[in-house]
Amino acid sequence: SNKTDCSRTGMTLIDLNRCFNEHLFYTQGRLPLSATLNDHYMAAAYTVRDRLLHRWVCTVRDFIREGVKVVGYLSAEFLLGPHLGNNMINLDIFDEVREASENVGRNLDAMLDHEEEPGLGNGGLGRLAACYLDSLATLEIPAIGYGIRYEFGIFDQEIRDGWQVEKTDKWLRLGNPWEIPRPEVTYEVKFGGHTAGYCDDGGCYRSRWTPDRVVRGIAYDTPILGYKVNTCNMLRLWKAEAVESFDFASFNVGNYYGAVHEKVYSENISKVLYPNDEQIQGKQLRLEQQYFFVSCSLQDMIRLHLAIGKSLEYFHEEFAIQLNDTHPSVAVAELMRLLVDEHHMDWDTAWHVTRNVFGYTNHTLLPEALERWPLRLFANLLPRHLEIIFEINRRFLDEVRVIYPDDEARIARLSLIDEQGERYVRMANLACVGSRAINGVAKLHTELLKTTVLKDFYELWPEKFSNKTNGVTPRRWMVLSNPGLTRLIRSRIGGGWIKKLDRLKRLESYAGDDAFRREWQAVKTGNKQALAALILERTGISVNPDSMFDIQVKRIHEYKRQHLNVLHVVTLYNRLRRNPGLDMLPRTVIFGGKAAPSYYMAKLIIKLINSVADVVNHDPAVRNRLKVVFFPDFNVKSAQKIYPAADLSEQISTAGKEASGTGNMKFSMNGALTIGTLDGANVEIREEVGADNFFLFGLTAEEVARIKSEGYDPRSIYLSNPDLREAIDLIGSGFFSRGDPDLFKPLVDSLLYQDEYMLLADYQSYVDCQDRVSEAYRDRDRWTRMAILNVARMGKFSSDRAIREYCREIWRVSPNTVEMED
Ligand code: 26W
Repeated sequence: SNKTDCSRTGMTLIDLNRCFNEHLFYTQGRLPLSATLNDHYMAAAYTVRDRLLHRWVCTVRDFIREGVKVVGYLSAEFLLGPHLGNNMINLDIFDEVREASENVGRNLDAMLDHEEEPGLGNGGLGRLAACYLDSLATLEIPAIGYGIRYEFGIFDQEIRDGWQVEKTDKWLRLGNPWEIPRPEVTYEVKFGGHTAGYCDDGGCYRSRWTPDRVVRGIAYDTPILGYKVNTCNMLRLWKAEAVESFDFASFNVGNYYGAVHEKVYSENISKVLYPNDEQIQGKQLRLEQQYFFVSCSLQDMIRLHLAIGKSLEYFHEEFAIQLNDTHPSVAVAELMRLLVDEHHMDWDTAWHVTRNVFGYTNHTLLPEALERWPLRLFANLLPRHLEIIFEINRRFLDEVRVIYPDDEARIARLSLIDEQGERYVRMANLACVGSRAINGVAKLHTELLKTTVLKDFYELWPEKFSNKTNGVTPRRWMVLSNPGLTRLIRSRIGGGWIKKLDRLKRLESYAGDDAFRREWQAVKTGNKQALAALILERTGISVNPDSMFDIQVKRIHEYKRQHLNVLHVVTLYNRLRRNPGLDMLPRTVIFGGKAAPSYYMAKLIIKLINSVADVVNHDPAVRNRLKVVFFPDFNVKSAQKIYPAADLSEQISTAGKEASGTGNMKFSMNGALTIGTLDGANVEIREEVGADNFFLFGLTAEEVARIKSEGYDPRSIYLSNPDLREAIDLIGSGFFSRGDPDLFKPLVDSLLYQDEYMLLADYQSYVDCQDRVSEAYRDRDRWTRMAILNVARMGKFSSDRAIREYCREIWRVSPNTVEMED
């Protein structure tokens, strides 16, 4: 057959036009006249999806034929963002689809805006997983992402009277053209009950688990295509269903409610994403979610392994499984259970396989984010796994005792069970013991892991530890979100950088080129105008695109210090009040981000931002020299419009707290300059772009630790710094809260009497640094030169580089080129 003349696979405009119209008619059941925006979107999505599926079947065929090693990426979160535009980019048919949609009288941007994004993640960790799937496919690495198909993803954020209000994310309301349900790919997952010992035929002692509840997981697959390659991997997400959708035993005795209850109960497991980050809650349902998706995923990999005729003792040679933080770390116990109990393998062989198949990535140093489960809860839900964990622990601690005889304190710290007071299962310890490789997500983060939270494990197994600095995909975060910049870069150095981001280096020589700089500024201005229009639409606030766009978007958390940014805003405001004629560089300070619904301080910070905005934006004396915006419902979709419009990127966490950050990379790739602390990947970004092109302030992680240990007194700083005092007092006085001094009192008090995250210690350094930023921005040519150099030197932060490192040093997998011939 002639592929160029096939409406389902052809790539020419004629093929795409025909396909589009066929889907409109045969899939949506519409004539062009009556087609709605959603109909057109669906037709476009199916048109693009046909091309993905063509590549997908070829990829799967090669998996089976070649028997290549596969990466299994286990993550409770995948924050994918909208698919349509990204897939058009990766298929290299963006312009053709634009034309095809224009041909049916529909603007492509309207369709792209219409897509509901799958918000199946909280923030950095979930978005990283999505970038890694893109890079795995682009690098032609066979890989499967495994996770949960939450019916409701991260809540939609609305702002009412300055407060955050959470709204259910009904992302599946209009259907999801990107997923393929696989009703025949299902696994059963057991919960609760009890275990009993018995002797098997060979006289071996074994344990039999009798659960009191069984849930079925059903696979939903989403194709993940690489950029301009034929590799199309998949993301397999599990939906929970009742094993019997109707309990007839209950029904027959008239217990209709009881029969339906079981179904409702089971379906709860994949109902909703937990909206907390960096703060564990210890809810049983969360452990149920974790075990549910881990068990389905491991059963699936084992089935695939057996299907290609291999023996399970070689499982670790066919799969490399990565644990995205500890959320899936119960996999260590579950794989042991599957191998030993279900596949009758002996313990030592099973342990060899397990220990060689897993890798563990840590994403946080915050003690409140380290997962531990109360032993009681764990025993009730997963009695067999607790037995297995005890056995792993017994053997592990025996080894430890040989190396560190009589070091009981160390043994207690290494133990998988926390036994000081209430007993807990420590998931990070389980992940470390069960993995061949352990990594942090930025150089500084990995060093801190080795010296703090995972110190004992590092001393025991230094060879297991390595750093894998995070990266982001330039396809979504440059090509798709910033077409203007992409076009400009292409016009000078071609398009090779999209796959080999180091090639952006070639832009360096244009930093001194006047014409290039002018075009660069025009692109930025265009992006700022577009964001200004969006801000007006979403908030009613009109902002001046000629002002400096100073942006902080990320989850709201005290350690990220959005309130330090607010202190700076109030300081600028005080300057204007004191000196109404002040020649101040006009700034628009933009915030965005969600607060965990149960995180009181974070929600109060949102209220503070909106309250300050209300006063500042309406004070005629300010005369548009300062505007403050809280952009509601920050998500992937809005991020794509925000990063390209930034002049200044705020990366101001307390040093030693932000594991890496990835927004910092997205900003810089889009030509924003960074004001930041020496935290997470900021350290490496500064190394790459050069100290002259980065606005550094604040204490180092070492200084933070030292000052803390010597006794930190925020009040003395407050008392000795008049500007700081004036800013804090203004907030505390009720000036921003209609005279109510109580509203922000908890925030003010926490700064004055605790200041866990040392805002006051960094305040002056931050304000001084912001003054240097303003000075630099006044010299527009110098600023643009610095921005160009930032972009030119961001090559390291492509997720392609990160994934190459994982492939070589952890997974030991290599590319497999997929051919399209059938
Ligand atoms: C509820 C428990 C919990 C704890 C931590 C849920 C989710 C988390 C995540 C680890 C939070 C997270 O997203 N961490 C971020 O991971 C990014 C990717 O590595 C890093 O860039 C960020 O610095 C880190 O905060």
